[in-house]
Amino acid sequence: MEDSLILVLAVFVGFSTGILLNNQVCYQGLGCFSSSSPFFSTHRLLSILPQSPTQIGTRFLLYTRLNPTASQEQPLVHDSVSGIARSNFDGRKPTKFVIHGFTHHAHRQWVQDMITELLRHEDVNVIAVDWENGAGTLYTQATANTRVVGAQTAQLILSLIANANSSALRTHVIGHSLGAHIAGYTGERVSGLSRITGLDPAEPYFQNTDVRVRLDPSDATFVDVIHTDGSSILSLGLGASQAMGHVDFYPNGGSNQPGCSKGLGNILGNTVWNAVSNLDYYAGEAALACSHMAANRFFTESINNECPFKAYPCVSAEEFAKGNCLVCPTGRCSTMGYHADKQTGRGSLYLETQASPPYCNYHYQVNITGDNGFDGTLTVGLNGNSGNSQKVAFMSKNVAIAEGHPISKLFKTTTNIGVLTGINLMYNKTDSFVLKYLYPETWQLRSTTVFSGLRQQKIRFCTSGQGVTNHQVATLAHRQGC
Ligand SMILES: [Ca+2]
Repeated sequence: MEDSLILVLAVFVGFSTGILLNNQVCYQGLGCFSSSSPFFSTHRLLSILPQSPTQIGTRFLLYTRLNPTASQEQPLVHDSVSGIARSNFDGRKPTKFVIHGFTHHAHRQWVQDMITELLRHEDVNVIAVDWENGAGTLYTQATANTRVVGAQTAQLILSLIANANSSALRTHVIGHSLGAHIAGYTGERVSGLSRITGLDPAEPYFQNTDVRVRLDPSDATFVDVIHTDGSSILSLGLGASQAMGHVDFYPNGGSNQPGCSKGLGNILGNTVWNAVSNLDYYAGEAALACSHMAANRFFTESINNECPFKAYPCVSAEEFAKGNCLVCPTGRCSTMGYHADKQTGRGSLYLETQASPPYCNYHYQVNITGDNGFDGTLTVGLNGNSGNSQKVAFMSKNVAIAEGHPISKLFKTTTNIGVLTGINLMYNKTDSFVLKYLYPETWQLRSTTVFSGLRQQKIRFCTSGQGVTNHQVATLAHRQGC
C-alpha cells in the first residue's frame, strides 16, 4: 500500500517535472524524448535532453483580422476548450503558425511583420509560437528543446481539429531556423498536415542527420524551403544547404545574400560554437545573421508583392548568374515564398534578388553581339508596355569585347514592364589614352535578343544598320520581321 502510494507520487512528481530514465525524459501528454540514436550521431555528438514544458514556457498567441496587433493577441491553450471557443479562432478558416528560432521570440519585428502581411493577404488565423525561454539557452539545449515545442504545437493543432472545426488540410506551419525543425517535429505528429515552410532551417546539429531529427519532405504534404545562409558553419553560415523539402529555393545561390557582409568567420576565429551560442547576445545579430534572416524578409515580401519571385531549375548558382537557366521545362519552375504551393516546380530552384526591398526581380537574359569590338561601359534598360526597367550596368570598364563575340548576361529589374517593346543601350567608350584609338566611336550591332523568364518568350530586336554611338543612348524597337 505504502509502496504503491510512493510510486503514484513518484509518477505524479515525475510527470510534472519530467521523468528521467536511461537517456530519455517523458512529459505528460507529449511522450518521451530520447537522446540516443538517431538524436545522437556523428553530426550531433553532444545530444542532450529537452527541458520541461514549464522551463520552456511555450505560448501560442492568436492573431486574426479582429485582433491583428501584439497588444490584442489572444493566448491559446490546447486543453482549454472554452478558452479556444471564447477566442477569435475560427477553424473554418486556414491557420498559419509562425515559429521563431534560436534566441528569438514572437514579438521580434520580423514575426510581427509576417503576421501583418499574412492577415493583409487573407482572412486566416495566425498563431505565433513563442518559446523564448527555451530558445534563449545554449544552442545545444535549444536544439533539444525544439522537440518539445514541436510536440506542443502538434498538441494544439490536434486540439483545434478536435474541438474547433479546424483541419490539418488547412494548417500551414512556417518556421525560421530552429523553428523550421520544430515545424518538422510538429508535422511528424499531425497526419495530413498541409504544408510546412522552412525558412533557412538551422544547419548545426541538423544537416545530414536522420529525417526524424530534421525537417524533411515526409513532415507535411508540401514542404517548401528557402535557403539563404547555407555556407558552412565553419564560415558562420547558420542555415542548411542540404535540400530538405519537396522544393528548395536557393536565392542568390543560397549562401551569402546581397547587402550582407561575408567573412565574419575570420574575425571570430575558431570559436564557432561560442559565436553561434552568443550570436544574439553579444555580437550584433543584424550583421552576423543578415543572410540567415533574409529568408524571412523574402517570404514576408512574397505574400503581397505581385512580383512572383519566379525560380528556375539550374545546375548551379553560377550558371544562373549568367542568365543561362531562364527556360522553364513544362511545370518545372516555381515561385519562392508564400505562393509556392500553387506551383508544380520541385527540387532545387534558383533565382536572384535585389539587396534591399523590394527584393523580387523579373529576370531576363540579354544577348548582344557587335560587328566590331568595343571597350568601355555598357548600360542597358528595357522598355515595356506597362513600364520601363531600371538601368543596369552591363559591361564595366576595361573589358574588351571582340568583334562577333556575344555578350550574354542575366538582367534583373524590380519593375513589371509588361510586354517587352524596346531596349535602350548606352555605350561609354574607354577613355584610356591608348585604348580609345583602337575602337571606333560607334559600336555596330549584329544581333540583340532578350529572353523573358516570366513570359518564357524570346524577343529579337531590329539591329540592321543600328549602332550605339559613344555617350549616346540607342533605342532598339521590337517590330515584326526582325
Ligand atoms: Ca522530419
